[in-house]
Amino acid sequence: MSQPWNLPEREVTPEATLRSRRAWLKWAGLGGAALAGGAGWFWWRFFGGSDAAVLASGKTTAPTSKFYAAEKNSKFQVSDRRMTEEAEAARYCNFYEFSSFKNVWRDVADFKPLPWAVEVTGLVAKPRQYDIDELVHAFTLEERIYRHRCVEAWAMVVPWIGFPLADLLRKAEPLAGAKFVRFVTFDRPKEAGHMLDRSYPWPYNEGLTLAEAKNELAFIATGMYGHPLLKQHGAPVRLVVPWKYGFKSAKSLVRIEVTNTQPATFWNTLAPHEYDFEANVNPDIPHPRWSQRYERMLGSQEMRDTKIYNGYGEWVANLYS
Ligand SMILES: Nc1nc2c(c(=O)[nH]1)N[C@H]1C(S)=C(S)[C@@H](COP(=O)(O)O)O[C@H]1N2
Ligand SMILES: [Mo]
Repeated sequence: MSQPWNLPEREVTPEATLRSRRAWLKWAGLGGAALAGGAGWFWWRFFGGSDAAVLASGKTTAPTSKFYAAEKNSKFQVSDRRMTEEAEAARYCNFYEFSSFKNVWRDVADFKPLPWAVEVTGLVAKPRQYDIDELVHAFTLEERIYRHRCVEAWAMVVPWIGFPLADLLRKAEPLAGAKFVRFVTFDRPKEAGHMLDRSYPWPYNEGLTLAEAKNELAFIATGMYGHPLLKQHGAPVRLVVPWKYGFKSAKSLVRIEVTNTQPATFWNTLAPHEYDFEANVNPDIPHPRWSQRYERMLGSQEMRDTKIYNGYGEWVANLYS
């Protein structure tokens, strides 16, 4: 793709030769000031924002907030690294519907995650549509602390609140022949401006095998850090698959569909040689653009070794033997 900064040589005017030395110095001074101003603006736009502003931007007024003192499931803790600070997680997100930059929190003002419904459909005996309030009433919410590893080599440790995807599938009763689960997210370009770029295969969608979806670790999150999900983290309901690269954990779900064929997925459709369907965290298989050996912790910027299955081999290694 031709980039604006790749100017052909013939279009670059030799500015200095057009001006006297004195005029050149004056312009250079102004240019320097403009550059410094521009750099300041750039820093503010992409890295600025107080913690309070970052956390306030994505807040929703879920009527179910009272549920979010959910009980901790002590089975799912992380002892080898510190929990990521909430504001550090909330200021550095991937959510392409809103932005291709990390400061998604600046672009979520128009997003309306309430009211919201999630449809459970496809090869199931009991298809059902859940209003988000019904959803949090229908399942027992719990808190789980999970590692998260993005394919871009950044990582975090966060306390999710939600329930096992297996519980939802059990209620839906997958039929004989069911092999995969497809996750589809919302399609509202008026609320999520980056969706106006129709060169992406919207809506964002992902998939798991049915066996993966039934694994105890696969989680449907409706909250994080003791309250409903912030918009930038996928309010009001998202998937969390901690042994796979982050792109599998689709945000702001509207449909969960049981299928008999492997569903197409968003990133795999865009760049199949970079993002495969399975996408298990594996330090031995480098991505074409990122070594997967190490990961950078959000906030502290500490570098850590990446672990096979993101450290969850005990739960999932048997799925792949
Ligand atoms: N709908 C949707 N879900 C998505 C994405 C996205 O762009 N859109 N990005 C994914 C990627 S690449 C990652 S790493 C995680 C990031 O989750 P977080 O921003 O809440 O930390 O969300 C995933 N889920
Ligand atoms: Mo990611």
